[in-house]
Amino acid sequence: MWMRGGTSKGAYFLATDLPSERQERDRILLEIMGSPDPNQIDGIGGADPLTSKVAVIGPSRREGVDVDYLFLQVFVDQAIVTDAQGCGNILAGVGPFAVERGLVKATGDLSEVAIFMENTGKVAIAEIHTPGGRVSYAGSASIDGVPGSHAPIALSFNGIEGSTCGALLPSGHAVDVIDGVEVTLIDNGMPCVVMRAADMGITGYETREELEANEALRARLEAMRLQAGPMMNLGDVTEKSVPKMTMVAPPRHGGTISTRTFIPHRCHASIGVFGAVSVATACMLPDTPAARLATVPDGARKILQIEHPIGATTALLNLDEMGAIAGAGMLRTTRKLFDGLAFPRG
Ligand code: NQM
Repeated sequence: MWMRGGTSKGAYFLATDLPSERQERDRILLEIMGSPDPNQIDGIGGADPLTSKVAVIGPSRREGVDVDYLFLQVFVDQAIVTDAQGCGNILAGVGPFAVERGLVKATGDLSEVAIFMENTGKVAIAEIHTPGGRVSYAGSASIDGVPGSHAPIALSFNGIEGSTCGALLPSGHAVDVIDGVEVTLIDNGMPCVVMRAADMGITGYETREELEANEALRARLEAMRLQAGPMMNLGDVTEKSVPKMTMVAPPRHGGTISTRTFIPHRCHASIGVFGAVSVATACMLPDTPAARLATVPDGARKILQIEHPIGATTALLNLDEMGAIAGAGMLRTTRKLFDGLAFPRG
């Protein structure tokens, strides 16, 4: 099934429809997407990392969990399929897909689907609209980056800190210095390197196109990313899509912070779901580059507007009595685009 999940698009497969052998599976996925080729002309991928994504879904044997979800990023211009990151946007389509394929039964007008995210070993709860026992994609929720309005998908997460790097702050510090630039190396669901845009010689309000045309900036970001990888327990990240590189600036539209994120070689059109949660979390850590620029609302239930090139993404953070982050949430929408057979070259 080809679905839009949040601000991404991808191919959703039943795990049983793909080979269990990894090399064979990856070969088929590269062929279906049309990679490696900057245009993905011989495949169904959208020639952008945000539209070259795969979800592999099956029933779960885990206690209290409905389905297992493996996310795979299919590189556009390299023959790489990686499970080194999860994707919270593609996650938005997993619950509806599970109901559509009969893996999960709708329980009323609203159904909760517990999803084990294989990439990080964490569980997400998705609340989806299922009037009359069928998924409804129509509704009045809208998210920046997607025209029109759709049924809301509420996603909530607990204990996602350090899900890829082993700790919220894998280097043990809230601030490190790489190539003379202060950075926060953080993982609250997505490994991210957060730094001030001004320290990188940009305002932080440029368009995606302007930033992608800035060869010097891209080279500098990549050199920093390769150093950040081992510091974040990710090892050699040359062929990995993490960590993400987020440059922050003061908010300009009444939000919490303004962001521009490389994921890692293209600039994100907006920002990822777990990327937004991780950057929001960095804004809460005193004296970090992000916190010094952020406007954080009061209260134990924080609604943080993470501004990005085409609007803002709202991350919810719940704090416990000690001020530590106890849970996170996000509102997304999804839509079924088509359902059928995809053909590898064979
Ligand atoms: O951070 C892009 C996206 C993502 C990932 C990326 C995502 C997340 O926007 O959870 O959603 O950062 O590669 O789909």
